[in-house]
Amino acid sequence: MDPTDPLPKALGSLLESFQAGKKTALARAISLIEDERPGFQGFLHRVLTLGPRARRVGLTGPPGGGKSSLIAALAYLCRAREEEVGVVAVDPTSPYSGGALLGDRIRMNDLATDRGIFIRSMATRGSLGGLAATSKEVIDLMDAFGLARLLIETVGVGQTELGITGAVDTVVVVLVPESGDGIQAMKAGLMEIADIFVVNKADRPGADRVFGDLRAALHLRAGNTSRWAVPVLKTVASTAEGVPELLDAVDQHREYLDESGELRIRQRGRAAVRVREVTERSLRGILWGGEASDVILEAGLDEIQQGLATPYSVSASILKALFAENAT
Ligand SMILES: Nc1nc2c(ncn2[C@@H]2O[C@H](COP(=O)(O)OP(=O)(O)OP(=O)(O)O)[C@@H](O)[C@H]2O)c(=O)[nH]1
Ligand SMILES: [Mg+2]
Repeated sequence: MDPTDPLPKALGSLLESFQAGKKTALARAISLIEDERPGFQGFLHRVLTLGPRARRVGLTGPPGGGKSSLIAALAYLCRAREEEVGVVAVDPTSPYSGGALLGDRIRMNDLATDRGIFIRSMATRGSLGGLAATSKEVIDLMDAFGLARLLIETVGVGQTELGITGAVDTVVVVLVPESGDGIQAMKAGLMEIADIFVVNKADRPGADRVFGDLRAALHLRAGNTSRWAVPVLKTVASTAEGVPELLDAVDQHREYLDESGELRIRQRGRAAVRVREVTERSLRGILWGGEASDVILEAGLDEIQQGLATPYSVSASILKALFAENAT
């Protein structure tokens, strides 16, 4: 439980390879974290000592909008600048975009052979927030590995993609010309999370309308106190048209975050969320890991059926036993 406890032996050598910058070690470390194997907290504790360094960019928006294509185009540009790039594609479990994984694989295939790029896709496993349960740890791990640019894709419409704000510095919301997208964005709360809007598939009819709608909506909101004016950009991911401008906007946003002090505020906020998550996960482990809780629960179920107890009284008994057990 204590993250400073000695690492299991196999993890010691993994740590060494990881710190030596071996990509195979990064891949193995990610699996370690995803499977939550023994010692994974200790491993993270040892590698996360440098704090966040990477430029973290999240792309989100409705299925099929071109997020993967944009990430591929952005990754090429970053590679041209000799930046090392990490890509995390969070695959939805939603049946509507069952083809996404295959599509991503094909589009990202030629990227995958570039040694300066590390790609990982993860399943959401039905978790809320559009991010897989351990994806924040995986992003932290890539950061710690020294990848300077992290591009994270999450799919969602409505509230499901809001989790991305808890993992990145800059949120890019990708919309397409298909009717109503601008309006959808406003309804779905995307206006609140977007640092940058992109109207992708600008080669299709209707792009100017969505572009105009978004600009108008953002203008109406302009009364807010932020000094960052959310830009709206047009792109054609398939030809990389507008992608250099997108990367510029991302970098400008990062500069704004830095200079305004907002970056530190966001990073602190993220850290607070992570501490709570880790603590709650540990507590859950303590709560249901021992036998006592289950024994009281089982006994309580009969009493509930007989009208002798309620879920509340059984829960209170479980907590009482837990605290008594850990009081010393
Ligand atoms: N015409 C046109 N097609 C595009 C553009 N960008 C992407 N596409 C196509 O749109 C489809 C979806 O692109 P993806 O990059 O997979 O979109 P995505 O948002 O990652 O999709 P999901 O991961 O399934 O949500 C693919 O067939 C792309 O080739 C564009 O700018 N113009
Ligand atoms: Mg995709």
